[in-house]
Amino acid sequence: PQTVYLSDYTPFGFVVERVELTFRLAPESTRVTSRIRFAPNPETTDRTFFLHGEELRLVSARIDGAEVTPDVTERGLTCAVPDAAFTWEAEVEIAPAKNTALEGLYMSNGMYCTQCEAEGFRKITYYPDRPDVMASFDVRIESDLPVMLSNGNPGAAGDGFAEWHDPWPKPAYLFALVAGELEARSDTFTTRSGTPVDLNLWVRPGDLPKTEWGLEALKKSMRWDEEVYGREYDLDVFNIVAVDDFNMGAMENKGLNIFNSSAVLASPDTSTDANFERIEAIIAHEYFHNWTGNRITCRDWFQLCLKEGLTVFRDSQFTADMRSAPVKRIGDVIDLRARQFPEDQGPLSHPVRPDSFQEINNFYTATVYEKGAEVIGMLKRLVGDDDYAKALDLYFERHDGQACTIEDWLTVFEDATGRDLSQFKRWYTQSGTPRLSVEERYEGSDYTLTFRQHTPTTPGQDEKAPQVLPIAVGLLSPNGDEVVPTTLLEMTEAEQSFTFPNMASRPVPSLLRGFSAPVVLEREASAEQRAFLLAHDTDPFCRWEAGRGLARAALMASVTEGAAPDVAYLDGLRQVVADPALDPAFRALMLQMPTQSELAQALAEAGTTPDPDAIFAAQEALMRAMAERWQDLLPDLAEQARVTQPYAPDAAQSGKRALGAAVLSLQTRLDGGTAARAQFDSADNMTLRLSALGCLVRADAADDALAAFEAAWSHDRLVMDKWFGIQIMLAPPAKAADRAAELTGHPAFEMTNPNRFRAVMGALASNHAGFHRADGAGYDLLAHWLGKLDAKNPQTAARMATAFQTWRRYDADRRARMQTALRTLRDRPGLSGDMSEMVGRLLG
Ligand code: HT7
Ligand code: ZN
Repeated sequence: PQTVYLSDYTPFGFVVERVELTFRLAPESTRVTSRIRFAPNPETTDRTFFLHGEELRLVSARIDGAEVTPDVTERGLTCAVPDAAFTWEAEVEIAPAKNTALEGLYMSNGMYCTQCEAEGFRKITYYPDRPDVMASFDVRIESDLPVMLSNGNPGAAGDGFAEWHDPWPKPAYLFALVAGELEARSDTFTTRSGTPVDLNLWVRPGDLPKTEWGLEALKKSMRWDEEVYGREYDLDVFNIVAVDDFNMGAMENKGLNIFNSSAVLASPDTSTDANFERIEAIIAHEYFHNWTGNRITCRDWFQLCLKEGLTVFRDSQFTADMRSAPVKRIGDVIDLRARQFPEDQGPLSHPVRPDSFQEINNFYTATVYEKGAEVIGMLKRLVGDDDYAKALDLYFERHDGQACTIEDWLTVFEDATGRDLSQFKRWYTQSGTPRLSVEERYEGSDYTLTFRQHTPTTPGQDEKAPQVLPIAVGLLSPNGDEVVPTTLLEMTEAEQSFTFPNMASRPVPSLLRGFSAPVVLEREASAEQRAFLLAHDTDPFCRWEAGRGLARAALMASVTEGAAPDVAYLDGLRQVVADPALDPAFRALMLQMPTQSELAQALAEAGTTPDPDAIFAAQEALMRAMAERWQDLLPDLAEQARVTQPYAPDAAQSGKRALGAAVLSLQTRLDGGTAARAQFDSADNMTLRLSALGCLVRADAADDALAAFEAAWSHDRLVMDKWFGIQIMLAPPAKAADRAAELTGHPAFEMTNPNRFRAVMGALASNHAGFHRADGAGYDLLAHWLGKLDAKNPQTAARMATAFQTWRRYDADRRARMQTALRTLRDRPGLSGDMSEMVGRLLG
């Protein structure tokens, strides 16, 4: 595969004035005719006429009505063209039924649908498939299916055809088409300027009862974007379609969002609270793309974070407003540390804006999305809320209808605020997680914090320069009062001191409040200091972080020294967890242990080779000690977590159920599963049922419950994904790989359905000690199935290979086994470009 470089960017030689497409749909032989008006691009003199096109059979091509014979290769075509504007017409044939890669036009359960981001449109017809070529599209679909949809507003429709007109110029990656036997839940939204918009959520027959939540989430998102960002919707209709076979969560095609059914369909009986929250967030995310992504798009794929980082940031603001802001923030940090930190600190590390790639699909990463969102959050903290709002208004005003770069984005902020952001820009160009250490000094009445920042080298970047770090700090007096409220320190040097004068006594610092920068804070805090913050910190993130730090220290001591569980920590935590004045969702987060993978990383950083079995055992021992020490408290907590009203997936009820699940997990350590089985049998919603099932699986006492669950839900694909996943994810480590292998033989295991494949193989990778079983069974099984999947769906296969990204952390034997598994995968004949790039980077 070829490497593409950001520095090689040149504009396309032509502008596209108009696109007309006609689709005659047939599973094995769909005909696509295109009529495209091209004109010379005044911004360049290069007139090379290259149209992308892959896996197409060119039937005919004409320029201004005259037949032409272009030079066709596997990647596209070139053709001699006139010096002035001209009309290109082509007819191609494609086979959607054979498309298992799920890019371009494909079929899912008899339904036609498309996925064009990033480079799927070139599998539909010949076109300059690059985001800086924007055009309005008119589409005609012909088939005998009852529902035929495309972008924009509906036009003429009749027996066997439907037309769609999208007036907004868009890049090809936002093109979409859906056709099938579909039913819709419909509603209307009136924009704040009074324009009615028809909303439809289209699903397969039978799924209508699962559409109410999605449609409500859409209306909330539309209102929120008007109120918070002043952004209104801009078409007469907004369609959402649920599709069972989909590589990612959802896609923001203009006016026609396509969703993985797992990211939009929900009902209390089949979905958990976490599913409801995720769906609300993804609906919002895709909707928000209408402005940050569609109206203003990316010049090239190196700028992906321009739309993704900003849109993730916007959807997290939305969730914080809809639910609890502190709980959302803590959840985001947990997620960042679990997914982005390992990426940034391993062989796949890349800048938020990468400067080269082979396969762009491999760069839809936690770094681009989540670290990209953190960068926006830092920018907002640095400039303040008012200037952030000013800058965003300017961004929309200046760049509406354009394909932009990170430079454009930062210039908007510079112009709106008068700040120089040249150093800040390093957040986009420098990879790796900065490490921030701190020293305290108290002299006279001056209290000084001295910070040092350092970013370890990452692949391709040996030199690192200091970043701009917004460090939010508060100071507490020894009696627990806040003597300095949250103050933003702006660090720009490698080492920098900040002094707080007139401190009557030595304060206790509360550092990096709200996780104000995505760094590793290397803090030599004593257990007493952490316990003090756990008890008194007014910043919910730092309070949670203090508890997390104590848990991490206790677990690491247990792994490295065989230390008994830290009783002082358990008693301090108890005070917080038992406090009925605190939000149950926050208390549930306090009860969540650091993940085994996080501990492995922490141990590796501390110079100890992590032993996955020892980490698992330490965590189990701590949970058991907690359960035993809190025996008297558990019934009371369970009572506090009981929901008496009818089920609703709102923050208040979800928080209680999350607390209840944590309590049940402790209780299972004491009773072996009696309470969990009772909850499983009596549950009237999926959240309670699944948390009980998880406890039973972990206790290795789930055989009957798993059988009952399967019998009850075998008709529901999304529920069966849960069934497949949970029994592997939470299986006792020695059994996880065998269970996964066995389930690949289950009649309902379909490797071509990404949700099902992830339910099995993703679950195996997330069972830390199970995946890292000493005999390498987990590695071999995953690599074997990734190889098989690669032949059908390279994108999903390559993405899942990231499970190996931490291989260098482990002992020599495990390292060798992982290397062997990866090399075997690499050497498979016919390996895809996606996988070849991924395995190459993983092996280094
Ligand atoms: N922008 C969308 C990304 C996406 C995607 C990318 C590559 C291949 C398949 C894909 N499906 C969706 C989704 C988003 O970030 O909103
Ligand atoms: Zn997105």
